[in-house]
Amino acid sequence: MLIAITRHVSPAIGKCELTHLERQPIDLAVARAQHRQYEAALKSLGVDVHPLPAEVDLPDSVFVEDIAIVVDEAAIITRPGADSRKPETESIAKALAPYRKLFYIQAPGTLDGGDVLTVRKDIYVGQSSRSNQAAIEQMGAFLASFGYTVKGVKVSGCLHLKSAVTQVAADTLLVNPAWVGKENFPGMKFIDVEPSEAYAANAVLVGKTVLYPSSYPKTRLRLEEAGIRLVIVEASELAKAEGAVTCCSLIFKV
Ligand code: CIR
Repeated sequence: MLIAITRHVSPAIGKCELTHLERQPIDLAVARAQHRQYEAALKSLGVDVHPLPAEVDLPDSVFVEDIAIVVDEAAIITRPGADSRKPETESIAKALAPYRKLFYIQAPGTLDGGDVLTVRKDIYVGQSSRSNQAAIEQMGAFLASFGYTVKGVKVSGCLHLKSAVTQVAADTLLVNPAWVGKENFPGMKFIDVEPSEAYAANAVLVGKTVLYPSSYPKTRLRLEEAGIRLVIVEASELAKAEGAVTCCSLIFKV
């Protein structure tokens, strides 16, 4: 069975971190409605959703993906690259402790889960403004005994590695080649985003189905033409906080 840990949208979301986007007003009611729809979509795929209460003082705390990396054998609690996000770790560690042995990224390491793409036993980590070499080395040391290899990957132009590339089928990655090089992922097939839809590479693979935002119709068509089964969600309001669909859950097997 799959569990998803989520967290309700903070009333402080308007004060979120922004790196590549201009600040725009975020409608809390719309963001919450879209987030509920996202949770419902996960439930429709058989995922057991465990929502945590909103964190009033932590604007970005809905983006739980950044706070942990969960593999079958263990979980790593990150040390987020943005200082405003470091206090998000305590409650996520508590939520994961019943399910996994926990490892912790230590200073000077910084890591956001949005930079971590796991494909079977290969773990790719974006070398971004949020995640550094020290964290990549710590991850490698934690996970080597479970048979994982951890590799740093250069990204540019976007916040996280998973802004640029995510997995959409066992052997296929959805990629924006302007932000990450395909040569980093040997042995994989690729579907490119439509160049006019730069943010379209972020999708959540659940079993054989992909949860995908409604905002990228041209890339959506490419996915459908490749025979990928999609469940479409509205994610436009949290996109103003530079968050995408992977960011809003930590999904793992139990
Ligand atoms: C941040 O800058 O940290 C948030 N405003 C957005 C985080 C999005 N998370 C993700 O892509 N995994």
